[in-house]
Amino acid sequence: MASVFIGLGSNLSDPVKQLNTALSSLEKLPKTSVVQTSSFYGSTPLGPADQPDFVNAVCLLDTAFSPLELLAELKKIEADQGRIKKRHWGERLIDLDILLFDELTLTSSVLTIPHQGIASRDFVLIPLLEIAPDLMIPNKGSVQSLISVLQTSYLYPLSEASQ
Ligand code: ROI
Repeated sequence: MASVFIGLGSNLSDPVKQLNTALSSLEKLPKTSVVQTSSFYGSTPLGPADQPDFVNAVCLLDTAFSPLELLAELKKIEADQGRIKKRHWGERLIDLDILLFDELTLTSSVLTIPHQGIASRDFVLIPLLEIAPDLMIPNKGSVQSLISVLQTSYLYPLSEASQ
């Protein structure tokens, strides 16, 4: 079994509901269990500012799928849920990203692990810190050290969201 961190994000059609729907789909995956889920966080958009705020979270899976098998399962969940991607770095109904897959590093045209944006996005690092405070990211260092040098802040407590 591999330990895999997944990033969840949504900024359309009741994002909290979208994250909960995606989490229950992840729980139903074969050969996979959801071990832990972070709190849900509000975040201002990285990318065009004229889109709704996001809700972000991360979860930890144990899975017997390979990285590419898991990627296919995530794309299926996104499609079943009705993935809307209107524009580059634009609004999404549900986005499921493989952030880390054990200590694996992988670069291909379809999948990069660790996820490319992981080191600079507080909406990924803060939820990761919550569920895995001692986590090391291959070739990038500890989650804590990455957070300490972040340049930009997107996150806020979800209760402050204007929904
Ligand atoms: N911005 C935030 N705050 N959260 C996301 O999950 C997110 N996902 C994306 C883009 C559009 C780049 N911006 C985001 O894919």
